[in-house]
Formats: sequence, structure tokens, C-alpha cells
Amino acid sequence: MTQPKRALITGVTGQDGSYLTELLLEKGYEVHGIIRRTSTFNTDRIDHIYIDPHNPQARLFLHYGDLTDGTTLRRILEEVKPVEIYNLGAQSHVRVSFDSPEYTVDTVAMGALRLLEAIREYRQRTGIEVRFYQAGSSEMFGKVMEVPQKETTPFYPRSPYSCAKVYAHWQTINHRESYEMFACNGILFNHESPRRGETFVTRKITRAVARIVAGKQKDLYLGNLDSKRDWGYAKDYVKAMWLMLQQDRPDDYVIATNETHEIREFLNIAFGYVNLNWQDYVKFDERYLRPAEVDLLIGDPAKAKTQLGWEPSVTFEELVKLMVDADLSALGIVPSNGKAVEDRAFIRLEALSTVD
Ligand code: NDP
Ligand code: GDR
Repeated sequence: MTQPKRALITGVTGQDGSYLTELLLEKGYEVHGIIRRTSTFNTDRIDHIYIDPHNPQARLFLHYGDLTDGTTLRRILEEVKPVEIYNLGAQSHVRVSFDSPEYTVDTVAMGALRLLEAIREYRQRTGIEVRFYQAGSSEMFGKVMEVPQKETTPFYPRSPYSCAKVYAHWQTINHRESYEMFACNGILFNHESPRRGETFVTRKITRAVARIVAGKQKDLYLGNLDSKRDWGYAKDYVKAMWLMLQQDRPDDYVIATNETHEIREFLNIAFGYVNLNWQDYVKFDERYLRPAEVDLLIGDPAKAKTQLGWEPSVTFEELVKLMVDADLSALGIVPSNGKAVEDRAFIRLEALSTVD
């Protein structure tokens, strides 16, 4: 019997980590994830696929570690011996990165370097090839230099988070070119889902819609509504990560829908879907503004389409509605289409009454 392929994921408890884990398990992989020790449980996005590691059927294993802790990363690499590593771990909130710039850079930029160096040494010593995926971001494009943005568009990062992602991007290329490592950068535009963190604007909106319908919330405080984003569905985007590591040669790819929408359009569809007018509920709070904003993102995924055969499967309107349906279902409200949406990640909905 052949051994299953082994993958290691940082950020396994996040939105993308949970979908990627599901995808890799479906494909027959043994999946190892790095989790942080926290004083309360942080594994709710993967609890539904986790089984006791003593069970011979178990194919998902979790290890305590942190991207700021190089020694542990090295030890986990030695123990797990993965053939693919997906570096999804990050302090991923752009506005928070202005509040905690050093920590963000340590996790995002230095974290990537620590992993790349650990892989380099491991590979040199054992001769075992490890394929590496770096979770790059459209935030690296920042200030508009070209529309739509593609792999060759110059970066102009506008936050500590995106500066750190640019470093990680170039360090990944450096390891590829200096040591012939199979290392790929995904440049992923915003992707959302019912598992999206509650403080990102899309989920903040859809969660508020559900809570307003349920009579649990009156207002929704937001910041800048003028920015435009290219929003896709997270489940589609993790497929692209996997595809990148299955190619003959490592490369960098933009993953996007090639459509852009204002936050007001998102609000219109989300509130309109439950027959509400967003202008009656949305209020402005300046604390959600960023010192520098990214005004317009729209990505050109032509290279991914041609070389990876990747395409998005969910439209903008479908995405907004599926997120509203999921948040309604989580509060026990049957959506207008009559179908409760089964996705986990709603456990915290009731617990947290106000989320920024
Ligand atoms: P999330 O914020 O949902 O998840 C981030 C993950 O990183 C969590 O598992 C978190 O753990 C973990 N993490 C945070 N800090 C550390 C650390 N110091 N050491 C180890 N792990 C850590 O992000 P997404 O799933 O949305 O995004 C995945 C990756 O893709 C991130 O790198 C993000 O920057 C990038 N990205 C995301 C895009 C998007 O639109 N979603 C677009 C482009 C790039 P915990 O659960 O304990 O907090
Ligand atoms: P972004 O996503 O910064 O694009 O980063 P976010 O949803 O946080 O912001 C999108 C836009 O909405 C505006 N906005 C608000 N944002 C938040 N979070 N909260 C608010 O109340 C609010 N009001 C208005 C923002 O100013 C911004 O213009 C996401 C993250 O997942 C990154 O990790 C990832 O790299 C990029 O997407 C691609």
C-alpha cells in the first residue's frame, strides 16, 4: 500500500486553512497543521474534520507551534516530513497591522523566512524535496499602478501587513532562484465565505444582517465605504493553492475573479436579500478607517486560467447571498430559499455580541 502524501499547513485554524484541509483530506493526503496555544479553543473551523489521533482512521494531526518560533518550526518539519508546505499563517487584518506593526511583520515576513530556511536546511540534510506555497495578497499592489493587476504589476504596499507580504513574496522567489526550491507565490485577491473572520468587512456585514433580522442588533458601524475589491469564494481559492504545487515548475500566480465591487454594492445585495435598506442601519465610525487605504483592486487571473486550468465558480451575488444564508441559518432563521446552509464556523456567533 502506498503512503499518503503528507502536507503541513500553517494557519490551519483560519478560513483558508480549514478549506484547504478539507480539500487535501478529500484528495487522500495526511494533513498536519500548526496551531497556537490559546487559553480558549481556537479550532472551531476544523473541529468537524478532526478525529482522535489514536484512531487508526485519523489523517489530520495538529502540532503546537508559532511562526515567531523558528526552533519549533524546525522540529515539526523533522517530525512530520511533509512533501508540501502551505504557509497560510498570518496576522491577516490590515487595519490591526497599523496597531501592531512589529508583531505583524514578525509573523508574516520573518515567519515566511523562518519556514523557508527550515526547509532549505532540511532538504540539504535529507535530500527530500519539499514544495512550498506562500500566501501572498493583492494588498501588495496597494496604490493603483495598473488595472487590472497581474503578476507583472509593480507592488506599492500601503500597510505594515502588505509590506511584510511583499518581503515574504520576494524571499520566496529568492529561495527558488538561489537554492532551486519548489516555492510558489499565490497573489490572492480577497476571498470570503461563511468561515471568514467576523471582523473583515464582508462577514461583518452578513453577520449583522442576520442579527438585525433576529432582532439582536440595531446598527452596523463601518469605516470607508468607497474602496473597491475583487471578492471571490474561499473554497475556490484553496484549489488554486493546491494546483500551484502540482505543476512541473514553480511559479507565481494571481488568483482573482476579474470583477470589482464597491462595499456599497455588497451592502445593497446583503440587506436587499432580506428586504432591508442598508442606509437605515449602517453608521460611520472613524476608528475603522486606515491611515492609508487601498482604493481599487481588480485582478487578472488569465495566467492561472491558462496554466493551472483554474477559474472561479461563484459569482459576486451568489457569494453575498450564500454568506447571508449561512449567517441566518446559524441563528436558526430559515433563508428565503428555504435551504438552511450547513457550514460550521458559527459557534462564536452567539458568544460574541459585538464584534469590531
Ligand atoms: P485568517 O486570519 O482566517 O487565518 C490566519 C491563520 O493564521 C489562523 O489559523 C491563525 O491562528 C494563524 N496565525 C496567526 N498568527 C500566527 C502565528 N504567529 N503563528 C502561527 N499561526 C498564526 O486568514 P485567512 O485564512 O483568510 O488567510 C490565509 C492566508 O492568506 C493569510 O496569510 C492571509 O494573510 C492570506 N491572504 C488572505 C486573503 C483573504 O482574502 N482571505 C487574500 C490574500 C492573502 P489562530 O486561529 O490561532 O488565530
Ligand atoms: P482587506 O479586507 O483590508 O481588503 O484585507 P477588509 O474586509 O478588512 O477590508 C476591506 C475594505 O473594507 C473597508 N471597511 C472596513 N473593513 C473592516 N475590516 N471593517 C470595517 O468596519 C470596515 N469598513 C470599511 C476597509 O477600509 C477596506 O477598504 C483582506 C484580508 O483578508 C487580508 O489578509 C488579505 O490579504 C486581503 O483581504 C486581500
